[in-house]
Amino acid sequence: MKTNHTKNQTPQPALPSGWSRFHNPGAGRATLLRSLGEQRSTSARQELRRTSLFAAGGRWLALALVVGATVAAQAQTTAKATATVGGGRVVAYTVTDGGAGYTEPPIVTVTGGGGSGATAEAVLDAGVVAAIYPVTTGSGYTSAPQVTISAPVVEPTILSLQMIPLVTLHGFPGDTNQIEATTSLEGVVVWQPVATVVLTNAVQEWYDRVSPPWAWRFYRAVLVGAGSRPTPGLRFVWLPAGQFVMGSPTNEVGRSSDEGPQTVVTLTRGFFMSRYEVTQGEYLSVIGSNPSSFTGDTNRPVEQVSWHDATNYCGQLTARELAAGRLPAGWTYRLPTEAEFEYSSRAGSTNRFSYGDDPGYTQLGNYAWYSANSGGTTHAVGGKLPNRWGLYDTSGNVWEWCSDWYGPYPGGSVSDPQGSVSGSYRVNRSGCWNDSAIYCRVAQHIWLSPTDKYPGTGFRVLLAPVLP
Ligand SMILES: [Ca+2]
Repeated sequence: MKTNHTKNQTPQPALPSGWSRFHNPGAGRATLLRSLGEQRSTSARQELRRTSLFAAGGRWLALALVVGATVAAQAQTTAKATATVGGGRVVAYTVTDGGAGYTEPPIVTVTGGGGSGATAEAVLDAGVVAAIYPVTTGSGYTSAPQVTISAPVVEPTILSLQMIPLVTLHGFPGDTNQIEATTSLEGVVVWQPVATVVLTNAVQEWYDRVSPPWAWRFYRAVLVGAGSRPTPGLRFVWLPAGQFVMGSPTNEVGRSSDEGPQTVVTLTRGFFMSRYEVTQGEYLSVIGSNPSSFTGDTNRPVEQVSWHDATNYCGQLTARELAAGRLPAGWTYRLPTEAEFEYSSRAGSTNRFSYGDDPGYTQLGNYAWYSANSGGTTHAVGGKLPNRWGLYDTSGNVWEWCSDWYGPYPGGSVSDPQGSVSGSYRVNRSGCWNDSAIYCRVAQHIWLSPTDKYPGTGFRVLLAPVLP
């Protein structure tokens, strides 16, 4: 193992098995460590809700080892769920008991019901199964199959390193983390509390301003108290942080030239996404009026709303829910960014549509109201099959406003993009009842003036921590 010795430097601490240490001549006195190893947690006692390990030295020798780890045990109780069948497919899951103590999403198995092929994934929130969404709907189901939730696969612990004693905390507003430090990971490790941090955002940094120079420290952050979580109910689905490729390849059939360059987008924060477009009834209850062209059923999506109307709805809804005590401080309803919309709409698909490429458009009518099947009108939300993540009408029915100014994609890799910093037009997504099939592709986007109002333009909301 190569080490670096300079005047006054204390010996570097031993690294856990599987780690490596690199010398970086270009960094002068600094030794540069990169993340390199994995450790598998083998003991159930070493599972906890959420704990991270960090290590750092002082001054310019400061190096931080960031370890995504889980320690300390919490009793695990098994979650329970039921399945809903529609058209022979398993289209939705209802969590009847979220269980507790999960550190990794459990495995969901679907059996019986006369059909086959249905698979699903569980999403956790603070150790509880918050939602289960279909990955494949299967076919041939004549009754609701049994949903079995079994023990999770323990994920590897990822070690990564930083040059400064900076701890990045992930969680939810109101979460209380205790930062603890030690000088060695060898033998019996004694962790000393050094700070308590209450998160005000989903991602927050903590810097050790009293870290002794030249010394090494390892840090961990232990979640000791969970803040209040919103409970938006079944009309929302929790989508975890993730990565996807935004836009379409140049050879995609029906593509518009402004759907590129394809950009790798990382969304660093999860969010609750509405399963449905905002209905006329919801709009009426918040705003007190219904501007829609197609009336007669308040479960139809609201339309004839401008971008300003949509953002005003989000603000009014947030204020109402905060005042009623139904929304914890630090959370807000807002329009999705364009990236959040495409992430939600794709639901893991890299194809033209969330369910596949569908070159002959033989399946689109199962998922979307568009020109070929709408009869020239909107339809009540949720009338077609959802995508794999349980979201309805992300293609078709009404176009949906996004928060972004319309502009070119950056290309390369970006995190949490917010769109162009300025512009004249706002982004619309999804296609509508009056559009041909190619406008229902998940990469399709159009632009409208923020004051425009049309019978084909509505929106949906998401619920997330207030952005830093
Ligand atoms: Ca739509």
